[in-house]
Amino acid sequence: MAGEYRFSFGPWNIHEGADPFGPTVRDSVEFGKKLKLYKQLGFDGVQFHDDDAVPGMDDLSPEQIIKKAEQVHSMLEGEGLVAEFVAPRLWEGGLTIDGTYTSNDPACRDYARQRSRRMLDITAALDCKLVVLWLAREGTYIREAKDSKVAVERIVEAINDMLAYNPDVKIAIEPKPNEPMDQAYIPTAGHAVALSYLTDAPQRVGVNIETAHVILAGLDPSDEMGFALAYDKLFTVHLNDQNGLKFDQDKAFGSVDLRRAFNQVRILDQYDYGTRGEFVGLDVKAMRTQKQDVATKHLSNSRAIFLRLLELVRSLDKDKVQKLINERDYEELDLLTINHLMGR
Ligand code: 3MF
Ligand code: MG
Repeated sequence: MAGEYRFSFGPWNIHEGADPFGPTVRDSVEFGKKLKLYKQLGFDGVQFHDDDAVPGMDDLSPEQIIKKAEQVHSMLEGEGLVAEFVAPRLWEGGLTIDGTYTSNDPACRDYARQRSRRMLDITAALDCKLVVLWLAREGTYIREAKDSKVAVERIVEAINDMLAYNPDVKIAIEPKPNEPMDQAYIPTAGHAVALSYLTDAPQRVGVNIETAHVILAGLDPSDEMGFALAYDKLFTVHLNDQNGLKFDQDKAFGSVDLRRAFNQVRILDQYDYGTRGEFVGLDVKAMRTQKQDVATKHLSNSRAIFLRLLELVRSLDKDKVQKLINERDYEELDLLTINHLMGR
């Protein structure tokens, strides 16, 4: 059983509230001010996109990028924080409209490879050992647009390039079945784990399971976590919640389905998640309706819900559970679980 958990989130989780149909509703919070909030909210780790650390990096030389990232590392040290992971933000650029590693255009693929190398320079400068790959535009809107076999080979080739360029990092693929693409090439943990065995260093390639992404794939988040744990490939998690098959909502952890959240905490705690330095990562967004001065509650609330569910996981009468399993009385087990969640 794990002891204490350490929590992380990314600067994008304190955001301005824009959605596809409306502009921002809150002021931007400057990066330095966000860093000051981490400890206050109970967090020790910062998740980064490469350009969260080094804005405008496409216009800078590799040396300039490293220098800027080193400055950010000093800022982190000043706040007593560590960088949990760095992820290349490959989905916003003009050269990545039709995919990055899987683009049909070799010039775009080359851009993606170079950008990924700069991301790895930033990872090293932040003294960080984990990379997250959300393969946002590696998919299609129509089946005929790309070759799905070649696409997988190209993703493997790109990952091999990263593994060789920075031998200190592990890479966690963050599977998501859709959005922004109609269909993504690596939609589930199973795909990501299988893909890891095509790479040059399978033990360095694993997954980041995000609750909402799994729900969008029609699967259960705790089962996906269990699958990754069975392969020793659960390098990090993005806990949040999701109300059905819609756009990716990034709601506060446990806010839609407490039982589903309980089972995620249960599988993590049961298999000692966190004891090898893994963070409990959150990827949550404040509601658009939230006013400026209280627009960080989704973060502290998600952490509080995790810790409350952890108490419930640990106080569950395991003998009673085992007895009901032995008797195959799952109706009674159902009631036991629900009563436990209701505080009885
Ligand atoms: C999208 C996501 C992303 C990734 C993050 C890491 C913006 O649905 O979850 O959040 O987690 O970008 O690359
Ligand atoms: Mg995420």
